[in-house]
Amino acid sequence: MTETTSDKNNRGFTRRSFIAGAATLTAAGALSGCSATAKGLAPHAADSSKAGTEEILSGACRSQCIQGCYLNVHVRDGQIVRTTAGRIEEEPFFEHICPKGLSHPARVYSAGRLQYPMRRVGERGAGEFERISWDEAIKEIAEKWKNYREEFGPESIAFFMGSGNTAVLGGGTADGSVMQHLQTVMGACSVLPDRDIAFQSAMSKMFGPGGAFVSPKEWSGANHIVIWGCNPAVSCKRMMHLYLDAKEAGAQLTTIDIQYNTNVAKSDWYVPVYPATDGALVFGILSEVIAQGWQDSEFLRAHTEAPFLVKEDNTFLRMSDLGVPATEGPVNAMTGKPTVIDPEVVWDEATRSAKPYSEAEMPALEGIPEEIEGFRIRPVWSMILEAISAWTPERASETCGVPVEDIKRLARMYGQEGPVLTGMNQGLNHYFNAIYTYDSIFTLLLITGNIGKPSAGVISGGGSFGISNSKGCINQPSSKGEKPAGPGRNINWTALYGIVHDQELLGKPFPLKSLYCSCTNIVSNQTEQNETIKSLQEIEFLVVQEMTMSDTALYADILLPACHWFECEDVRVRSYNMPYLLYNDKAIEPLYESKPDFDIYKMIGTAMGFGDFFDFTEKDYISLWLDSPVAKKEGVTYESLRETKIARNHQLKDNPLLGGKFFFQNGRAKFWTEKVVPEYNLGQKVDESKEHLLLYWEPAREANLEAPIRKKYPYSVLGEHMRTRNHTQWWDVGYMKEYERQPVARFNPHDAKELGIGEGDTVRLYNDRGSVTLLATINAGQAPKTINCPRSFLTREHIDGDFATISFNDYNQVTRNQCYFDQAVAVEKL
Ligand SMILES: Nc1nc2c(c(=O)[nH]1)N[C@H]1C(S)=C(S)[C@@H](COP(=O)(O)OP(=O)(O)OC[C@H]3O[C@@H](n4cnc5c(=O)[nH]c(N)nc54)[C@H](O)[C@@H]3O)O[C@H]1N2
Ligand SMILES: Nc1nc2c(c(=O)[nH]1)N[C@H]1C(S)=C(S)[C@@H](COP(=O)(O)OP(=O)(O)OC[C@H]3O[C@@H](n4cnc5c(=O)[nH]c(N)nc54)[C@H](O)[C@@H]3O)O[C@H]1N2
Ligand SMILES: [Mo]
Repeated sequence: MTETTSDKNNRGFTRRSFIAGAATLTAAGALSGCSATAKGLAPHAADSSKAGTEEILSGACRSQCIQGCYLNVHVRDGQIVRTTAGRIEEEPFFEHICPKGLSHPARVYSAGRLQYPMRRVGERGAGEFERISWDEAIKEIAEKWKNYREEFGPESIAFFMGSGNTAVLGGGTADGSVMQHLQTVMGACSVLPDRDIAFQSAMSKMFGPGGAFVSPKEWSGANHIVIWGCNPAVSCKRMMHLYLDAKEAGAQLTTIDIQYNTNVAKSDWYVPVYPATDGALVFGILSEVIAQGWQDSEFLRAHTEAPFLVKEDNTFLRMSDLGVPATEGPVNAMTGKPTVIDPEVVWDEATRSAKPYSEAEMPALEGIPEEIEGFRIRPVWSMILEAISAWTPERASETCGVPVEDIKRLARMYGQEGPVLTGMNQGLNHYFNAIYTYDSIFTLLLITGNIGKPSAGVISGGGSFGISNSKGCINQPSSKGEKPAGPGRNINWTALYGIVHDQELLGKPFPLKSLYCSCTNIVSNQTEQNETIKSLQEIEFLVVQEMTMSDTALYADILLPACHWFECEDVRVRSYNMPYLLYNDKAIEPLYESKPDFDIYKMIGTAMGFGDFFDFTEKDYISLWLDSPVAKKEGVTYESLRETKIARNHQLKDNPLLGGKFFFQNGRAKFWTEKVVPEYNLGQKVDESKEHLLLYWEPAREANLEAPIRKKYPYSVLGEHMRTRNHTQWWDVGYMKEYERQPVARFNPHDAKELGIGEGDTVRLYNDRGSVTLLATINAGQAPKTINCPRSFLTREHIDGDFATISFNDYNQVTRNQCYFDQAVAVEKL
């Protein structure tokens, strides 16, 4: 059966989504550059011989939802008509598609798409633009940037590389992307998003630099699986069935969360905890573990630094202290310098003498002399015991709200009923005390030996492709052999406004003039929106490269329309829990005047006078990116990837820490930091007493029920991630709103009663930083004094204000981590 173009326009793409999209836009006023018409949607280069037949191309779903599904993109007569899950024969459990993946056709043909380059004509943020040509847009950017570079140097321009597209050619995220290459060639600064940091920091401090996650293949062997402060039912949908499979295979499923949600409903046991008090809960569990003697002493002696001895200057007692000179070891691949071999000393119980850890028969945890050869020492293990001794299950219970018997039950579970797998993600990360929470949970895993053994350890999904360290073209010389400038300084998010406003940092001039954002919507996604907006209002020149009219796009001086993922070739390289590289075919021609990001980065680089650094095709760049030991071992090349579409990294281990071998030179997990090195320097004072022993706890700043600020602002607010969006992406897919229609604030029934609020009432949440007006909904699963606002709506979708205005911008003293859930508000019924 053949069909005409007009038939297809009526039916091929969803007319309903246009209507829904148009309704949204009407409410917000018309947005320039994204008209809700089908203009420009006529099939491109329709091949009459293929009329009516469906072609299936390969698609990589690649917003940063940490899943990254492999999709089939079905194309008929030059239009994308549907998407389905792609086949992964080797491991079918990685096959998946969620409502977001299924709704791509509506994204491709959405009314919110940017259609052509634009120049701002109204106030910043007003969204008033005029249409310009690509030539004009690129010329204006190059002229402005050349002038800034001449007058103020290359660091007068900063890039924000977002997580909107986790692919190598078009992506922002710095995994050797073309955008990162452009930044490096220009010597421009990079603004760090500073999010999801504490989890990774704690892992690398304690386990060493390497991926430590346990693959789903091992899950069925666990006796217990704990979902601790993460939300797989919503945020890790592809993994949820794996949790349930493991449960069916006999694992007990426990959820520790501040609210009753889907994960809880599927669990055998729910442990509700007060916000950001999980660290205190761990102290309570550990105090019971120690009281019962359930610590895994054998594991602690053999696989951790618990038996090490700390001198008065906070460094370890080493053999050189005892007169055995250090020697040179093999060259460190990372630093290029020889390693120094100067083993740490332990007390050997077998010989009752000080020995290098590697030679001791039985490294002692207790009964160690207070002084060894004139050095006063404190064993790490005794300091851990001392920290725990300040707590009892009773004290922990008062702090975290978990009944004493449940704390004891958790102690038995970790201490006696292993192997335990602990599932974590970013829920605990979003508080001011996040780093201490993760440190203490990892300490629990180490003390009870629930890591580095079969079916024990941390799960956060599976592995990743594992070559994201590939540098691609980064630092490659140009075709003429010139060296790139190298990257400019990193700017911590929290420092950005100060730099823009004062034009200095730590008392030294920092003339930052221009910001270039691609693949990110910083207005909605970074903390303290009103400060973000001030930065965007005060910066001299803002360039935004986008697919849709996001909140950030509204502030751009020059707005560059990027095409949808399926309109250009790319490779998904950032993978988290998907150990496959995914090749993305170009399924259709770019719509309107949109261009692939790859082309835009190249156009800008060339206009800036760096054409010789951009003398490559897509194939060249992907090939260079694949020039890594892992890809070579797997035999993956550009050609093979185009053929197979997906490629697994078989070098990844299912349980990377198996055998208790951690990613440090001595192979042992750490509890003690000899030298405290903050991750950022904004002149902050550091209280080192909190940081040496990685077992410390303090409450969150505002989410703490006892915080003085709670007298003025009695409720804390979290914003869980939404089912139907990935961050702010998919905002323009009208029919997703059938599920999550508009911003809501979820209240506990008691709180609602106290506030006189009923279902559907309009409420305003506010604090000193901002305010948001939305609809109230009442849910018995919601924790008292904690409001939940599923987040990701654009400003124009709120009744008034914006959810993102109420958070604060400060970081913990050593960790550069944004705190999205650590915010208190007062509530007003309107
Ligand atoms: N659909 C969808 N999926 C996504 C995303 C999305 O926007 N939409 N975003 C992706 C990204 S980049 C990320 S980082 C991940 C985030 O993935 P998750 O960390 O799994 O997601 P969150 O929605 O932040 O869920 C946090 C969970 O922690 C709980 N929680 C909050 N505070 C506490 C606390 O103090 N203690 C305990 N024990 N629990 C607490 C919340 O109630 C919630 O259940 O999701 C990814 N996947
Ligand atoms: N309140 C609160 N804020 C949060 C969080 C929270 O839990 N609560 N979570 C935080 C976390 S964990 C994360 S990871 C961040 C995510 O923050 P962002 O990385 O800013 O996330 P997105 O909303 O996905 O924004 C991506 C933008 O890129 C655009 N885009 C998509 N594909 C392309 C492309 O191919 N090319 C170009 N040029 N643009 C493209 C999209 O249209 C979208 O506007 O948000 C953080 N913000
Ligand atoms: Mo994230």
